Amino acid sequence: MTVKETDQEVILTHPKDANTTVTILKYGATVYSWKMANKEQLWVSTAAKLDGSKPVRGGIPLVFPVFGKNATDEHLSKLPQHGLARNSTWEFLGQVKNDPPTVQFGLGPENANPELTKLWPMDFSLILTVELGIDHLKTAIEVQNTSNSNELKFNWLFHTYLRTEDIEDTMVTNLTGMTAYDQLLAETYVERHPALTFSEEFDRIYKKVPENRNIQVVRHGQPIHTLKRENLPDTVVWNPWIKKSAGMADFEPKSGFKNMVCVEPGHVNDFIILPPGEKWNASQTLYKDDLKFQAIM
Ligand code: TA6
Repeated sequence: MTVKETDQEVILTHPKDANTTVTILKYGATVYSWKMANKEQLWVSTAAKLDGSKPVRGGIPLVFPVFGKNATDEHLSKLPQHGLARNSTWEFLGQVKNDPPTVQFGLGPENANPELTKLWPMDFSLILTVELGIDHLKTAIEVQNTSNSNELKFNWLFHTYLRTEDIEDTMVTNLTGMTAYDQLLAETYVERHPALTFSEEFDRIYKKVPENRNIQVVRHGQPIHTLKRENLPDTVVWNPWIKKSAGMADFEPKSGFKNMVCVEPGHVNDFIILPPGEKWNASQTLYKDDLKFQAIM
């Protein structure tokens, strides 16, 4: 059985390997487990809420229509941090492909969190597609502006928590030469390090990263994750480290920051402005690759 649906979630199993699975919580359409040959690839807090009481701490939360907390837009500024997609229950639309098993979820004003659509009363339709390959996981989003008259202004980001055995042995590569905004220092600079390493809280937005840059998470010289992006020019890299982890009630174990790094592809440096009736598509694909060092300054 390649697709199993329960009240709360959908589980895909690859037809060629019963130990390759992905589990999606209908709340937030949040991928919260992805196993390749029985090895978990994502990090999820042991205190993550999976009951719909708050966004999942880990996996691949979906950020829409706003990244972070907006202070200026009339409606977006009323939404909580990272918007309403990750704290709404999406509709399971069914399986669209057998091999690789592929399913879709939908969200619109008719089923999004009503407390939040009241604050952001826009016409929109989201379709998330999740494809479980034998050697990859692809998540794709289609945003449609279903208004006949108004533009739709939004950010999109896959807030992906990737697992690592030890953050202090881990680096993120192929962002050299990119313009970065450090959210902690509120400073913009050009990244000159050949690789990102982690020894304190890290929270940076890498802007306009060319699509041919496949970002890699590397440990002991071996890439443990490779990220391919389509139509997602920005990438956020985040690790909360000790103090920030201690301040998040749903972040457990408190040492969990040692076993995760968020590499988050999105369009967050500015807003997408979608004309009435138009569609916008983007995707991330996570897979395994050889070490491919793209240090072009
Ligand atoms: O993606 C990085 C970030 O914006 C950080 O600043 C941090 O706030 C993180 O997201 C987690 O946000 P959350 O709302 O899930 O606690």
